[in-house]
Amino acid sequence: MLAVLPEELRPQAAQRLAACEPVLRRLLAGLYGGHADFDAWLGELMASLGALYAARPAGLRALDEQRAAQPDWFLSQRMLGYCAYVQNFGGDLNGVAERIPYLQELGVTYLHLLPFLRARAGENDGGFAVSSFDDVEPALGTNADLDALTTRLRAAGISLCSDFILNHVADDHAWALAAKAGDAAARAKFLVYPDREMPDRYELTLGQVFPQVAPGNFVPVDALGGWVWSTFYPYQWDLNYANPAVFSEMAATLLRLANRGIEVFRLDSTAFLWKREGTNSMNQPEAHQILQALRAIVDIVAPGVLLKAEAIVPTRELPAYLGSADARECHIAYHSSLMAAGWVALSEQNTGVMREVIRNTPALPPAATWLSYVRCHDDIGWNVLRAEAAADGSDANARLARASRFFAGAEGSYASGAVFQSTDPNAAHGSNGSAASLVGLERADSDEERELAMRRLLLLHGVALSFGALPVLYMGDELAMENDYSYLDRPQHAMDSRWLQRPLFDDARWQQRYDIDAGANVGRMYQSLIRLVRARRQHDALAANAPRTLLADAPDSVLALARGERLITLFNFSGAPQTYPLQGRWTDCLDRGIVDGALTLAPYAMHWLERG
Ligand code: OTU
Repeated sequence: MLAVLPEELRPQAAQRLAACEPVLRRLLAGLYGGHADFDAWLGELMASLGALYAARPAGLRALDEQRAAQPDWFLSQRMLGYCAYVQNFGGDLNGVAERIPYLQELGVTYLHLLPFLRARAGENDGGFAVSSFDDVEPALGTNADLDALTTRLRAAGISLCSDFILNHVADDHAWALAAKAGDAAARAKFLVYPDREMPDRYELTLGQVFPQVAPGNFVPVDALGGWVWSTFYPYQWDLNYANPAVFSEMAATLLRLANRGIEVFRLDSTAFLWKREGTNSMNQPEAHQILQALRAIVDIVAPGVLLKAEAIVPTRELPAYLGSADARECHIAYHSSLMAAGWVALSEQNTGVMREVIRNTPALPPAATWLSYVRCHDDIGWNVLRAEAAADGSDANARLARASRFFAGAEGSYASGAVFQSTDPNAAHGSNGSAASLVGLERADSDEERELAMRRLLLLHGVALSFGALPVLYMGDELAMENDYSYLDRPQHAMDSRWLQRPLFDDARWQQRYDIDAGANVGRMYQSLIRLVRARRQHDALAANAPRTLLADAPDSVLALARGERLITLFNFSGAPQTYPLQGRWTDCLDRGIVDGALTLAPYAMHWLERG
């Protein structure tokens, strides 16, 4: 790798190589060492890393140095994320750039734009079926627009996060087209089976992500004369990571995007990268080795870049995605269990599942953290909570199915939402709906109901902001935007209720964000959220990895967490007042009120209390 670098870059690169190359070689030898041409392949990979290192723009290299010197830079309580679809938030990339002042007003330092690279023509799962990783989707702009946006965001102190959909490509990606045209090397990048024998064997233990709209995990493709592994929609073909060429080409693809100024990669569907017969082909050790190898590559070539794991898996499987002090993996991982458990707590008015999730959440290696969130573009997946839902002896399926019905508006609920991918009301899969609609704002028809709904939503935001994580707001939630039913009129979306929570940014609401008259949901939501964000910034104790202790002395419906010695956060998930046995004198960080001794929390109230 050093040989291809200009003289002045060599010392720095040599240093990084010394630190990370042995790790990388060991991981790759473990994964691909059995291939006859392994040494030649590795040599080519290292040369390509050298070329990408040399091509890294000076500004980004400076950022690399800064961050390498302070690797925990993203753990600060000043970090705040925002996630949006480009087309919904700004129309196109230039429109997103126009909204930078708004993001700054919110205090955002990290912007996750959902897929904006060239997507499959026609249906494309909201851009999650990529046909070219090297081009911006024409409807959203050009590569030059992307370069301009990353530059403007960086100047505004906002890191751009892009999806890196590494598990699969669209069936019109160049590799898929070549495979269909008979190119053997391209065909080897996918998992193709001549008949049903292997697919049937795998299916015995595989799960299903979209059981209704995309049942099964294999799709017949005439041009290939066989069945292709396709975990998600049939037009999303899983890549064959047992083939070293897939790994090296995807690694180079990621670095080319990093060199355009993308600072964070959301590694989509990481759990599925390696298949193994007799298992659900999720969370396999090799999937972790692949991620660790990618991390070593990033640490060598672009150490300012962060990797974020999107693995929607049970809590016990999550920590592995953040690696350990001596086996670094991703920097950030979605805490989908914590997110889903917050919704269960609302539906049950009980924090049992949440507490169990927190008990199952271990301390993390340095410079790694969780991503906390209230909602995202996907469904709230209930199955990740099976262990926690059963911990008290409950029937997990029945319990989670009840939550699922609750958010679809049954079970005496205030929610407006939809069940995702399940026709059986007694099975748990996922739930859809915007945060505001799920907490009852859509159906509320009195000031009192609106007030309670608003508190429920703030409660969930409060947990995400104070838990100790990188919190990410989902576009529209800050303005209490409700469900968007227009997807039902679009044939290509009608069967996928995740579109319920993928609305266009509502400019009229945005104009009302300072209007806090009674009954005005938007202004109250926005101003309350801003107040939480500001309070968070003021307390180091709320930084991502500052200590956290679950307090056991709260009533069942109250979540009580201590953050260090001087801060306590209390969340009442019940519609009735609850008393917490507080001792001593505390100041409320949110309204500066003084609390002395036991505290009665109003329905769905939250307090962040500072000692003294
Ligand atoms: C991810 O999600 C994306 O976030 C989805 O929007 C995509 O449809 C999908 O990958 C395919 O690219 O299982 O861990 O249950 O949680 O599809 C990865 C719905 C995933 C999502 C699931 C998901």
